[in-house]
Amino acid sequence: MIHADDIKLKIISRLRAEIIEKEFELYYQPILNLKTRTCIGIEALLRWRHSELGMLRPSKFLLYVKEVGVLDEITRWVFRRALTDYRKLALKSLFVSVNLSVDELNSACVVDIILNAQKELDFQPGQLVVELTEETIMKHPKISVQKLEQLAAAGIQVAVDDYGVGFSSLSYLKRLPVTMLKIDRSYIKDIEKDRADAIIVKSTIQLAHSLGIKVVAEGIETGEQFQFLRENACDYGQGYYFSKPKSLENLHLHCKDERK
Ligand code: G
Ligand code: MN
Repeated sequence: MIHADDIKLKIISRLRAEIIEKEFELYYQPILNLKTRTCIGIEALLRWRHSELGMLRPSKFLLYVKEVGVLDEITRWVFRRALTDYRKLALKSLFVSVNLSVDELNSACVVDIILNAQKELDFQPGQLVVELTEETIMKHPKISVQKLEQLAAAGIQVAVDDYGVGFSSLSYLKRLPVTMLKIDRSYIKDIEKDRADAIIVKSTIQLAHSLGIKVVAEGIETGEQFQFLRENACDYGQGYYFSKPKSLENLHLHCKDERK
């Protein structure tokens, strides 16, 4: 077994621009309109195919990125790659959704990086979504609001990610230019069995809709969960039931049930 310190060293020593260019990848998971069951967007998920450690998820390495000094480098790489890939798909009606970590949002150049990528790649406004957790937004609420307003003014949509695991106060949402709320998969997991989860999800959908915000259910894994959400007016959904995250080459946007 490799020691935790060894893993950290193997991660930190390879966090350099040329390695990012070579070993970082984006996977994509389709987001569907639950009513029509058609794909309406894709979420870009960062993966690192590390030459020694294998495939790494962001939670394994993002915590070191700031101290190594490649934070902005990674944000730039992710947005440029996501927008370039999106162009290759040539599906103008879809949106592409990109995650921003707390450190990324709090970097002084984050807005410039995103707007520059959008400009350089000649990207149409309205088709780019930026996802942030409540925790990320609430670390420095005032600055977050300013930055999100700058993005929204450029036609970029803002989505609240993993909704429900943080402080879950919808009151701040009305002060933010949020267009989408993504309900965390921990609420979806037992939605047909757990009465409390069902009530929370249903009332979140109603409240979001009354604020003019669309709702995305994360982590849909069964047909029963899909039906429940559809019947309760949840707008969109994503999860293994429709499709696992895939590389651009393997992405199938017709999104059929993979278990069949
Ligand atoms: O925090 P965020 O919601 O962006 O995290 C997305 C992560 O959730 C991805 O790493 C993806 O692989 C994972 N994921 C996507 N769909 C499902 C699902 O249906 N079930 C589970 N357990 N994980 C999922
Ligand atoms: Mn996300």
